[in-house]
Amino acid sequence: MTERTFSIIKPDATERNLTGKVNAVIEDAGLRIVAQRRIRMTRQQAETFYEVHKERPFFGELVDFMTSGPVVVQVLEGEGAVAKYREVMGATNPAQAADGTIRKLFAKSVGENSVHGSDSLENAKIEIAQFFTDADIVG
Ligand code: FUP
Repeated sequence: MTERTFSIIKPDATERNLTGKVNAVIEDAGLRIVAQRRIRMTRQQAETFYEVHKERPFFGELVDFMTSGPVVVQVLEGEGAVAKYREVMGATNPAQAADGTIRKLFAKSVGENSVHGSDSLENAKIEIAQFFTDADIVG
């Protein structure tokens, strides 16, 4: 089934000018970037986005990091896009990420791990709607 998933290229990657390299891995995997915008996230946006993690000990650091520099928010489209992008991203901890994955190639640590991708179709819809309207997405 053709799906859409939500992606963020995080500040550690934009800081090292890796946007194009990350996008190349995404496109080589057969996913299409159907919406994309470079933004500086506000604290409010980051806190809303990571609401599910708000009781976790790393929440403060996570919000600090996500607002520390530019990010690129994206909508990716393709066959089974949610699971496929999780595969392309690799494990949360880059030390455990498989060869050829974005996190294996580029991530610095479990916190500064270069990309976000939705973990379910349901969350993908919620996350996409936080940053894009239907008119922003051109499939
Ligand atoms: P993932 O879905 O792979 O991005 O991972 P999680 O949803 O478990 O975590 C979301 C973000 O929280 C990670 F990308 C980075 C941050 N995090 C930490 O900083 N420390 C941790 O121990 C776990 C997650």
